[in-house]
Amino acid sequence: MITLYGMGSPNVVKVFIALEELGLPYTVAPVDVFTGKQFDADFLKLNPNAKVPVIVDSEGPGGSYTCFESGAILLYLADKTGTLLPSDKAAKFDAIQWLMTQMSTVGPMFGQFVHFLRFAPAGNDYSKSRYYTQTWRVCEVIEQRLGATEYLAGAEYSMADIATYPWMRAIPAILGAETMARLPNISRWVKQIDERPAVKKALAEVDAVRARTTAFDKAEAVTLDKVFGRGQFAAV
Ligand SMILES: N[C@@H](CCC(=O)N[C@@H](CS)C(=O)NCC(=O)O)C(=O)O
Repeated sequence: MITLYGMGSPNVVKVFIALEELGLPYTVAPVDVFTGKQFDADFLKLNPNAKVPVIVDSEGPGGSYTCFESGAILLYLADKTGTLLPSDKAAKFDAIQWLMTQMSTVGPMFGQFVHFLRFAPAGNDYSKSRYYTQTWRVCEVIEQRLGATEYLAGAEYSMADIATYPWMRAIPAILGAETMARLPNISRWVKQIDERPAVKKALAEVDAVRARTTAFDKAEAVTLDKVFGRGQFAAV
C-alpha cells in the first residue's frame, strides 16, 4: 500500500494522477502546509527538505520505501509498474528530458511567478517581469513541442505529460483567460488529458484533500513568513 503525503498543489496533483493512472491502491495523509505541518519532526523524517509530495510504499525495495520530490516519485512509480515511461530507450529518455524540463523550469518559473504575483509586497516589478517572461518563454517551448508531437515524449502519454499538465491546465488562472487562445497545441493537449478517466478521478481526490487542508489565503502571516523564508525567518 502506498501512502501519499500532500495537499492540493500542482506537485502533489502529479502524484494523484500517476497513482490513479496506474490503478495502485493508496491512502492520503493530508499535510497542512499552510499551517506549517511540513516542519513537524515526524514529517521531516520523511522529507528533510520539508516539502510535499512524499510517498511511503509499504511494498518498496527492501520493505517500506520513502520517496520525495515529485519527479523522483513519478520515476519510482514508473519503475515499480513498468508503465508510463516508453520501453523504447530513445523514447524513454525523450520522456525523461521533458520530465526534467518540468522539474527544472516549468514548475520553478510558474511557482516564482505565482509567488511574486500573490505574495510579494508591492514594488517587485523586476521580479514579476522576470518570472512572467520566463513562464511565458517555457510555455512557448512546450507549445512548440506539442505542435510537433502528440504528447511530450512523442506518440505515447507518459510521466512527462503527468508532470507538466497540472501547471498547463492552470495557465488561464495564472496568465489570464485569453492566453490559451495563443497556445492552441497546449489547449488541445490539456483537453485530451482532461478527458482521461484517471485524471478526472485524481482531480476529485485533489478536491477532497483541499477540503481537509488550509487554503493559502487563510494562512497566518507568521506561517507564510516561515514557508517563504522572509521576515524573522530570512537568512542573514
Ligand atoms: N521540487 C519539489 C517541490 C515541492 C514543493 O515545492 N512543494 C510545496 C507545495 S507545491 C511545499 O511543500 N511547500 C511547503 C514549503 O515550502 O514550506 C517537488 O517537485 O516535489
